[in-house]
Amino acid sequence: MSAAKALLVAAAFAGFAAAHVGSPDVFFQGKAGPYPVLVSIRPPDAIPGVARIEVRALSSDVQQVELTPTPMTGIAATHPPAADIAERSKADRQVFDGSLWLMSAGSWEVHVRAVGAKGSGELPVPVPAVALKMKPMARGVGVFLFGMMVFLSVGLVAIVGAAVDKRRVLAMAITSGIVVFALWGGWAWWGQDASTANRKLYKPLEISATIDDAGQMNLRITDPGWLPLRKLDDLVPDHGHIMHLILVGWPAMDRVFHLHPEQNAPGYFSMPAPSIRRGTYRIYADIVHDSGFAETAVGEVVLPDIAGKPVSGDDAAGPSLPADGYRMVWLHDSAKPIVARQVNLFSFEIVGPDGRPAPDLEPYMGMGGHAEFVKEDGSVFAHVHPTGSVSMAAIGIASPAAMMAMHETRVGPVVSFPYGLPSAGRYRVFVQMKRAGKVETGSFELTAARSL
Ligand SMILES: [Cu+2]
Repeated sequence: MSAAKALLVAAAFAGFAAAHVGSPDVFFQGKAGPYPVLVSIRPPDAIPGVARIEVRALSSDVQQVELTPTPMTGIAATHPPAADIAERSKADRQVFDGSLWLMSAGSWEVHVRAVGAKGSGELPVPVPAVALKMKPMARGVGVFLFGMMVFLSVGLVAIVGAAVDKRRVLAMAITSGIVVFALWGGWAWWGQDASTANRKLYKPLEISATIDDAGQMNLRITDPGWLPLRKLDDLVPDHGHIMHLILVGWPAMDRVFHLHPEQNAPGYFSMPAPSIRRGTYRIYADIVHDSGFAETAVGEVVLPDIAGKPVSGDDAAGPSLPADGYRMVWLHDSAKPIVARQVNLFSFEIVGPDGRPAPDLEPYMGMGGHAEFVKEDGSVFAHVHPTGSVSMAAIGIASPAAMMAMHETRVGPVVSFPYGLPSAGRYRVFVQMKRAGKVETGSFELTAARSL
């Protein structure tokens, strides 16, 4: 490997990861005291790095927004730095933009403080930050640095040669030796650094599924090797379940299951298999560690026809709507394109046989609804709630009071999910809402246009 190539290897880390797959931006809807706000956080290119934050006030009486990042736990969590004041947009007076440095990977929290006529209030937004990929050095920079290195090395030898009268050749030879040794040391150090960085890169957990003779679906999570810190015996329940298992019929994305297996031992889960039509299914399993770090384990399974139990309780299979004269409707303006990486409120309602929105929606696992966005090429999976893309368990660890305030007791008739599709292309969104004691699933196709 040449020195130039070594120079072209990673210079910096990139990324964030929430739970989800391929969906790094954080969207969060909640109340900063008396003010409803919609917060979008865009990942930095590197850690340490700058996160871009947009706070949209959903009422017109917010005058100022302040932003403060802290680690979610530990001593630093209680010693916040001075707040940054977000800049109020001239084009839209309800939008406030800011940027914050995040100094290390881990579970972060951005405190959004809104100030206005009704006093002030704060909303903590959990932000899990990890290294997602290594950023290769730009070729031009590498070539330039390699040129500089050659120039400086030759220059140093030449300077020594010019400065010494006697034994000029010997002095130049010794200097050359020192330069070569220093370069070799630098190259070895760089290679070591790059391989350490590579080991720190986030690698999602893997999950496999098998069906045994007793009709039990057994799931196993394995760690492909990431940080030695990652454990599987530290999971905490989210919406009352230790795992939210989503199976998506693949590649047609025509079927979805939202299931909740039990944990038998760290990494081992099982449940009675529901009735399933044979085929290939993508597996996405959402879990949360007790640090508040949420992850999605990913896998794929080919299943036979299974005559299992009908889904019940919090479990859902779909699409189940339209049925009995009820259908789920996506409320959107088809003239207004959906643009990648821009936050949208995806709004749905269930319409009854009389053509009116059903007035009897119920909370489903504490929320107005659950939505799973899946991209057709498999590169994106995001499990989103009316509060946004952040896991409720993470919110609970950041602020138990904030989590309690977010549990919905009255629902509908419209349920909205704040989310931005991470890239242009075709997606499917599966939406689960509960009505008359039954979880209903709707399925919708979306297309995101390239962002400008
Ligand atoms: Cu959910």
